[in-house]
Amino acid sequence: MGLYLLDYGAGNVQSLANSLTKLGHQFTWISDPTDFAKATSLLFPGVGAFETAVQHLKDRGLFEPLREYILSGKPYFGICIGMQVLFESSLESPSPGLSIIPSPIERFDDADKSVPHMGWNAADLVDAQEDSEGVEASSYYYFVHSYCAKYNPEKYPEAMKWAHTTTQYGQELFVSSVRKGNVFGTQFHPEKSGAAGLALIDAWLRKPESAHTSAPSAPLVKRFPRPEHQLTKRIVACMDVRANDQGDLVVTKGDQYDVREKEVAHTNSSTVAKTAGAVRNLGKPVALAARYYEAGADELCLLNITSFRHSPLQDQPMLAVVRAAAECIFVPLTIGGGIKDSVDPDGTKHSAREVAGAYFRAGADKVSIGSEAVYAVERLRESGKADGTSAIETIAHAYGRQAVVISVDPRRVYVDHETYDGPYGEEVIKGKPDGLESDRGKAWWYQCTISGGRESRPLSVVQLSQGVEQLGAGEILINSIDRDGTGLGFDLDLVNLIKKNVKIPVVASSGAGKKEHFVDVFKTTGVEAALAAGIFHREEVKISEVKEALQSAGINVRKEVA
Ligand code: 1PR
Repeated sequence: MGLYLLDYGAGNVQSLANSLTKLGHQFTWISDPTDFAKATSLLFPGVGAFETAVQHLKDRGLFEPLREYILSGKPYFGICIGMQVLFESSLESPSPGLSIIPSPIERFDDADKSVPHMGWNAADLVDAQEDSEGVEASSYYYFVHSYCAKYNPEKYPEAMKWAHTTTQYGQELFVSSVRKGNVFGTQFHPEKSGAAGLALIDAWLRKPESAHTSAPSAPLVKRFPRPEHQLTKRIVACMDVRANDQGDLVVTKGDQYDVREKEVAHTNSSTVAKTAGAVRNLGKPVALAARYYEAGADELCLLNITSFRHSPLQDQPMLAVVRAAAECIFVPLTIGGGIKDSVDPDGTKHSAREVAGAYFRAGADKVSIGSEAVYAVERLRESGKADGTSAIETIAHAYGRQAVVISVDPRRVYVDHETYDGPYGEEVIKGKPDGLESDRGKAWWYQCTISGGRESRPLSVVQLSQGVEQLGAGEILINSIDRDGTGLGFDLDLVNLIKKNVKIPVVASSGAGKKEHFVDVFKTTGVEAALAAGIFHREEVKISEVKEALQSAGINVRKEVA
């Protein structure tokens, strides 16, 4: 008897388990169909793709028992796919849903915005007089999805009686939570929505059982989109992780990807001597991750920067770091480095999907793919078609495209623009008169590299970005070897070039040196998120200062801290 969690075997359900542990709630996993009868309340944290979720439920004989459980009137809380599966159907899948709510799940229109809808957005109560179920009008919640239930009381009057909150993305209004009778569901991820999300989960779990079975229907309210949606711009803190010369995993930070100390120096406290040639050590990954979560980072990123040398599944310390970090941070966590087909020293083979799966089970929400994405696009361009075998395709198919980030490591190739007649002519950028002095009079294109910049490949960033989008990536993280660690600001030409050539969300990275650089990148490029490492590690600029500067410049941000 008690609280049960349903895991259909795909995606990161560990985050919700970690939230419950943090909040002090005991739970049991549903392991076979007979467990539904033992549950007195059920949480279903669906992540990934609708089709995969329905198929997994069916394969494990859980689909019908889940429907029966919900219809029995016992408390149910579905998250993301756990909410979508209540609907009749999804355009994402030929399989029908549970058909408890009579309307379809449809795709966002990407004509005016990036899809997936990824980031922190508001949720407006349909009936402000009723119990809010813990949803706060002043809070932001973390969403990540390409499909949604569109809010349309005229077309779907019965279904819209379930709408508890609506959210606006671009000019589309969709149902961001549902509630009726014993059922509650959120399209957003409360387990990834910081303190606001934890409070919502706790409120649902602490409600007396009788209050769970009597939620009223929502009134059918006509709503119109506002001129602007409330999706916030995200600030991401990134930790490059590698083993130092003593074999400990440390957060390091390079200058143009060189992470070794250049000269003997002393830290601020003058207590620790730094040795020339040693791996720069800026702290322990889990402690830093916890610090950034508490300081209000909207997302965290851990990049295993030397993983190409090892088999990632043999890399237990990195998995342990992810597990420990996921236990104390409740915002999205991306893990990168070594996401590829690999072979252990004993000859055991692992597919990229298995490697990603190990990180998801450890608590990662997204994986980022670097080198392997370059190879995949090279193959795509050679053969002219996607064959479904690349790491991007196999992981996106199993876990949803929103779980696949591509980390791009470009380097400028300087050319003489008067005489250049190579294949990248349309992508050549000329240094602007009002740009950096060192760029004036120069022209360049951006070449892709692999293995952390150690090898350049015959591929431009535009070719890579368009290729990975075609293969099913959900987001692009743009690093810049030229700007990394320089503090000169984001490479706005590079960010603009990629942003205007893809529809998926883009994260700008490398070069942030002061808070104004974040204002510049959001104002001039329209990217969804900006990432920094060095200035946060060295505490030169606080995340709260960045957000204040953005807010003063009229850019919407989430100001809540943990
Ligand atoms: O190729 O799939 O195994 O992935 C390897 C990953 O490791 C890639 O994401 C690649 O970017 C990263 N990586 C490899 N070598 C390095 C290095 O620094 N020597 N780090 C490296 C990339 C760049 C950013 C950095 C920003 C912001 N680091 O992560 O955090 O540039 O820095 P700043 O704000 O201080 O300027 P695979």
